[in-house]
Amino acid sequence: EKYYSVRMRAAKNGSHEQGGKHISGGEILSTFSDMRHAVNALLEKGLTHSRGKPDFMQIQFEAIDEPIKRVKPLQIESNEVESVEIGQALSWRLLEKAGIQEQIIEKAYKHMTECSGIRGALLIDVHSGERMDDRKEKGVRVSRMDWLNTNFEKWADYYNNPKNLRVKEALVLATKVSEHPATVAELCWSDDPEYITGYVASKKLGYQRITKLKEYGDERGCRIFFVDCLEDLKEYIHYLEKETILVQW
Ligand code: PML
Repeated sequence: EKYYSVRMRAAKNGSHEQGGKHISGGEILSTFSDMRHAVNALLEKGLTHSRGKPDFMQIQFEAIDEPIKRVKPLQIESNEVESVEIGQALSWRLLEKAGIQEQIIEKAYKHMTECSGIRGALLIDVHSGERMDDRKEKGVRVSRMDWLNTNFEKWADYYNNPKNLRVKEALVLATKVSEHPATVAELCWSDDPEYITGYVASKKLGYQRITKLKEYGDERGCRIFFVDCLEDLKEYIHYLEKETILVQW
């Protein structure tokens, strides 16, 4: 069956290009007959974001002509921590467990704080700790991925996992990213000041949620991909941005 990538982005004080503030974004993979539903769900999402009322929104769809790969979701685990310090320490331990050296993690954090306000992901070389992408403050935005709701809800019911959209979207992204053999691990927390849970993910570790990775009120988010053996950076970025993944339990 033919699928379409349906995408939304919303901003305040002008469009993203005009320097407006990003409010919300999203993507759904939809069949043609489900298009109204997909567009409405994205419209609703963009209209009701905690970051405020947008004055700019764009919704578009585009047919996907390439084959769609189906991937099983990463295993999910929640680590309850008492404080941000303990949460951060745990994230370091998990990254080390994934095979990343401490000094590389430290360098990655430096890159991240230098580019605060970045919306996409930073690609960090696990050998040098240097940033690999040349996307500056934009970063790399992973796209073309989804998980059909019926299948997602079955999975959530079965494991008694959280059913909210934020977790679903983050898990879909982490699953896609970890599926590429060059990805060693991912570290992420939200730029939403009201949301402090983040995660470390990798094929080996699964999706390890950590309940406190930053303080409330902090608008700085983070998304770092630690990458190994990159002969072809273009191919890797193409995979992240353009190849279509459907998560299926
Ligand atoms: C979760 O609770 O598992 C989601 C954590 C990451 C959220 C990232 C985001 O909001 O953009």
